[in-house]
Amino acid sequence: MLLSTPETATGESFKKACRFSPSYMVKKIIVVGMGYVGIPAAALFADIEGFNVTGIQRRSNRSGWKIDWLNQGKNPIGGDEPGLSELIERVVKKGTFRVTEDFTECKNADVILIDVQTPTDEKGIPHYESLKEVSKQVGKNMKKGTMVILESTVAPGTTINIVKPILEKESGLSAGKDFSLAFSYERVMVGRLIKNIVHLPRIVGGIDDESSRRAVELYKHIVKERIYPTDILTAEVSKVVENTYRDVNIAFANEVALLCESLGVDVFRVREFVNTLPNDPSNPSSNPIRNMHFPGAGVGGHCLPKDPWLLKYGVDTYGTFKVEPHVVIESRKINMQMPIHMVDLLEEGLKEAGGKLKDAKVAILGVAFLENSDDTRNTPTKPLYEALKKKQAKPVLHDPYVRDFELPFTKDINEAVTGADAIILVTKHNEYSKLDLRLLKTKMRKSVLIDGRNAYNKDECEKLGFIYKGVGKPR
Ligand code: SAJ
Repeated sequence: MLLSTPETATGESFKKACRFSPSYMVKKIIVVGMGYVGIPAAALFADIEGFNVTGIQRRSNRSGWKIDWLNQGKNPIGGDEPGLSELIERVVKKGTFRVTEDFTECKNADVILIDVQTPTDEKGIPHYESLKEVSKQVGKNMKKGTMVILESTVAPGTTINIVKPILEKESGLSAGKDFSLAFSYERVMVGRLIKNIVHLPRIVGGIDDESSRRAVELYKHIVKERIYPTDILTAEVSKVVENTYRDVNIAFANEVALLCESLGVDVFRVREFVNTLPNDPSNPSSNPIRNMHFPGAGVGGHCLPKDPWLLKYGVDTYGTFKVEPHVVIESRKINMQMPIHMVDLLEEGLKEAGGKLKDAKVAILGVAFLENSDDTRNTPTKPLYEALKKKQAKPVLHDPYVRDFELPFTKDINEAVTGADAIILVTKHNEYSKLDLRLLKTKMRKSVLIDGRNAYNKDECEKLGFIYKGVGKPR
């Protein structure tokens, strides 16, 4: 009998069913993977009285520096991240949080959270190299009675078919009997990492009641919203469906944007009107019926471009019969096409300005995939840059937040726009909305402005003499 409602987690029958230590016995927590998910989770648990947290991070060329940075109480995550820097400084000073690359730290851990990256390749196939390696190291070192929780997003079926067998083989223990195992997904977003962990409901899927109970008890310490226990597979499916739902909604908005461009109306006005539809007339304040998303220059991040493929992979690999997720896959294709649509808008704008793409200097504003963040994972800026290069244009990338990126970029806006034939806005960083367009125009060679995020007012730009093209704007 699996838990259905959170309340039962403290019921008498439950206490009797407890084979392992109740949560208040938890002392030592390990968090594997010091990234956008692992760091805020580790710091929040380290701030709980009596908890001691050790982060484990590979000393890789790309991320190894985070170990020393964090142990100095410094926040390695750039961009605007409310509350995170203070929290990290406090728990490191308190001595309840430190980071190492040594997996033997798992030997006396009560709880181990796994927060490693689970990327997919260009065919949508997941690559679990680091997940498998970490499961091996955790299995090798964990003790009987440990609670292992996978927080990384995976294809449905992965926890039971990949992680569990590795943990059991390496530890000689069996899940549910000698150790607890659960999958509980994160809902973090850059710019509100702490807020989304603390103030969003949490779904916890246990391999058995005991595992769900222990995981619910644990998260209660940092999650201030309802915690829903369920089984592992249902939780895995919920995560990828949750993000796929958003991706499909964005694809709908992007398709409507193209329709509006052709019809000559402003999609953002249409969106506003559509979203005014009152919810359920008898109770207008209840859950909204219409929430048309924002069309734009593309969909980036570690989640939305990947999770639909994880969903498909899970069904293709562990499903009992074949199902072709047409809506899901077509939506992915529409969203992946938006950076190319930006090139079409640019080509049209340059033609109107008496220019052409070949040898045109194009200032691309925004490398991060999300506004006011430094996160460049799967950013739509990359396919846009490559498409422009292919057409022999001269794109110059600019971003105020990003630290490092696989393509050359500048933090100097003048370097990017001086002598440019066109500006393309991809990421709606606040500083771009505050730009003095009149001044900017004086530095450019031609005055073409392509707006991928409805950041500027078409009429005002045209009054300033720009040739303005925007996603979802009349052409
Ligand atoms: N985007 C649009 N139109 C929109 C919303 C977003 O084009 O209306 C674009 C953004 O510009 C960005 C991409 O989509 O390029 C992703 O944006 P996001 O706001 O979804 O940000 P993520 O990917 O960091 O966060 C998502 C969230 N998932 C959902 O809201 C269902 C977050 O809750 C998850 O925790 C996160 O994925 C994750 O880690 O899975």
